[in-house]
Amino acid sequence: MDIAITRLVSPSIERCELTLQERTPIDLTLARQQHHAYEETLRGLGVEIYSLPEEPDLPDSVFVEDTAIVLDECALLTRPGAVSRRPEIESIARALAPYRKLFSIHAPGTLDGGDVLAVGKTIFVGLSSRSNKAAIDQMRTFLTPYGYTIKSIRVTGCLHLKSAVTQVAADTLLVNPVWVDTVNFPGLKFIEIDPSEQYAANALMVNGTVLYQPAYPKTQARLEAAGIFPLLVDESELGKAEGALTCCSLLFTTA
Ligand code: CIR
Repeated sequence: MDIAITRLVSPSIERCELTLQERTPIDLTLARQQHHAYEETLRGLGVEIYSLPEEPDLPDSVFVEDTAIVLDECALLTRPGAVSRRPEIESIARALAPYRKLFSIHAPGTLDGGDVLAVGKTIFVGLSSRSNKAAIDQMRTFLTPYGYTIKSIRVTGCLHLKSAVTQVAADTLLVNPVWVDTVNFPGLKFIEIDPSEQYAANALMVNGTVLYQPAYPKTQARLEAAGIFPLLVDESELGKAEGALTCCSLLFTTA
C-alpha cells in the first residue's frame, strides 16, 4: 500500500448515523487530533496521505472506507445503505478516477465498504443492515472477470462484517465468533477476541504491520501470543460514531 485516501472529520460528526450505540457527545477537537495521529501513523509506514477537505454537511464522511472497494485492477464505488451517506461518493469518485477504472453499485443495491473483506482473490461480503444481495450480485458481475470469488456472509449483532472480522496476517483473521461464524472462512486461521472486548475484531493491516486500538488489551495479548505485535493508534472518539480503524482510510497501491 502506498497511498491512503482519508478525509478530515466533519464538524457535523455529532449528527452521525448510529445503529447500535447510544448517542454520546463527540469532542471534535479530540476526534481530529486522533485522526491526525492515525494519518501520521500511516505516513510512518510509508503511505502517502491524500487527505480530502472536510464536508460540513456530511456527518459520517470521515469514514471513507464505506464509499469504495479499491482492488489492484479497479475500484467499485458503493451505494451506502444509509441514505445520508450517499452524497459522500462523488468526491471519492473524483479522487479515485486517476488511479483506477471505476464501477458503481446502483439501485436497488446497497453496499458499505465496511462489509467487504478481501483476502487475496476471495472477497467476503457481509449481508448486513447496510449491504444487500442485489449489491453482491452486481459485485459478482463486475469482479468475476478479474478472477475474484465473491462470498456473502450473514452478519448479526454488529454494524458491518469488519466489525466482526479483519485480517491480521496473510493466513489469519481476528474474529468475534459471536457476530460471524468462522465456518465461512475455510483454509484460514483464527485469533478470537477476548469475549469481554466485543468491538476488538477491527484491526488494520498496512504493509505487514497491524494497527490496533489500545482499548482492547486482552485481545492485544492474544495477538502478541500469536506473534503479532501491533502498533497502537487510538481512534476512540470516532468510536462514539461507530467507527473503527479500517473505516478511516482507503488504502491501495499506485504502481
Ligand atoms: C455509520 O453508521 O455509517 C457511521 N456512523 C459509522 C461507519 C463506520 N464505518 C465502518 O465501520 N466501515
